[in-house]
Amino acid sequence: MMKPNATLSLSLEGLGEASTICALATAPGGALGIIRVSGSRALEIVNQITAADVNTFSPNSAHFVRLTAKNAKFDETSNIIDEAMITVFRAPHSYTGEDAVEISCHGSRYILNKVLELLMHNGCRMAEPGEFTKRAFLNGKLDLSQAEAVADLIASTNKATHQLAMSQLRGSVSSELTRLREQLLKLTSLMELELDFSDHEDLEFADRTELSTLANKIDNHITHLAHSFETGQAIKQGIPVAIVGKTNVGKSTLLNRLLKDDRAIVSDVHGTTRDTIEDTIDIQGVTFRFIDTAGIRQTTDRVEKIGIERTFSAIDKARIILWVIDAEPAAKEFDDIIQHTENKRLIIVKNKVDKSNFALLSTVNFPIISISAKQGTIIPQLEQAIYDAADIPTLTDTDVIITNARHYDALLRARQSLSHVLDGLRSGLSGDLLSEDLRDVLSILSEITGGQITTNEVLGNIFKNFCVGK
Ligand SMILES: Nc1nc2c(ncn2[C@@H]2O[C@H](COP(=O)(O)OP(=O)(O)O)[C@@H](O)[C@H]2O)c(=O)[nH]1
Ligand SMILES: [Mg+2]
Repeated sequence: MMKPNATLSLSLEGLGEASTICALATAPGGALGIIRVSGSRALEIVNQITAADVNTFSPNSAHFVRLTAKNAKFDETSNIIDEAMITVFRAPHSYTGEDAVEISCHGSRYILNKVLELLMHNGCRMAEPGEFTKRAFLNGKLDLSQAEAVADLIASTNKATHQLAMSQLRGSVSSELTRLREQLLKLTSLMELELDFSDHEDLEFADRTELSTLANKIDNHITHLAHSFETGQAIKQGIPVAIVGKTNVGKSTLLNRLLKDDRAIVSDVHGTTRDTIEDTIDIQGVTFRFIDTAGIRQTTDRVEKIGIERTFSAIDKARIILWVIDAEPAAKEFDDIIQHTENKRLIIVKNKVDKSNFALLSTVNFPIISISAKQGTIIPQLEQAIYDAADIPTLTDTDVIITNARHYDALLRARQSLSHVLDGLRSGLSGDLLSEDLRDVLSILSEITGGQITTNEVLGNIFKNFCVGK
């Protein structure tokens, strides 16, 4: 059931934000356009522009109505603006938790503007970006991490970003934080127990090993979550894959083949690619960002040298490296690349197998895929190897991925405060001082879901990036 964020509903009234709002919820240009209205006067105001009495409409089901300008109830034939479908939602059973109406009109810019104009004429205010979702948060329909997931869900472009947003919307981040909170509260109560006993001179300090064990466990949990942000970012922005190797091994040909587009210049002239070229493709619903680089070789050409430096910085930024070779690799080149592969996945791509299928002499511990970039053979196997190397976790209840920079920042700060607790436990700091740091950890973590004190400034920052109508 609905549990209003009480401290905040006060500020909602206080700021005069309790007015009834309206906005177009769909992008212009479609066959239909949906106008959303929310607030205590939603039905009353919409009723001013409908021929039928919307107060009699059963909630949560669509009703056919004529939208009209003035005096609709008396003169039904004149001033008809559109024939529309209206859905009425009654508080608290609506997205915002308030009385709300959705008007589905024809998508004409004239009609939509006219309806908005009439709604405002009758007492609605134009909604601010994200205001519907903000109200949903303030009325306890969603916590803050779920509200943010709404924006991510609307922005999602593929299976992976959709899955992340959907799981967050369904409360994965929230329940992970509930688990952390429970552990922290347990730690707090153990510490308070210690405080109680410390009054008794004849009793020794409670065993601090248990406290340390629990604090370390919490620290690991927070660290694990914070680390997942890297994966979350990679999924949101495209997993960077650097295509590297000597000149003329077919890197640019491979890029073009993967992109199914002639993006990079292919030539048998050594050192053709001098700058990095980037583009993205989706493999099995995950976006990968491929970076074609200048071939690695000794050169006196100044521009090419800069290109080669960029190759190594592309390797540093990549999560996956495709090392393309077209003959027995020079040990030197391998050594150069291998130095940059810590925490990265390397795939060796044997290209030009249409010409010769040479054997690799040294046995290396990396996947080797043989392809002909020119003829396009075995590219699906390479795509599969790239997808596997990305190591995208399947999202389960136990595996939460942090995608939001605000959450990440809070996790880092929580870990910082927790480190004071850990230090204090080691150095034998008194329980009441430790409790203070623990309270910090709890309050920082609660920022993520917006539990306790969420300032209007924080809310403003979150919702300003939403669209109007969301
Ligand atoms: N036979 C054959 N030639 C290829 C293959 N891939 C690329 N090439 C040729 O190798 C030359 C260099 O290719 P390019 O993609 O520019 O190599 P890069 O310098 O590594 O970017 C070009 O003439 C390509 O047509 C392949 O799979 N088979
Ligand atoms: Mg090239």
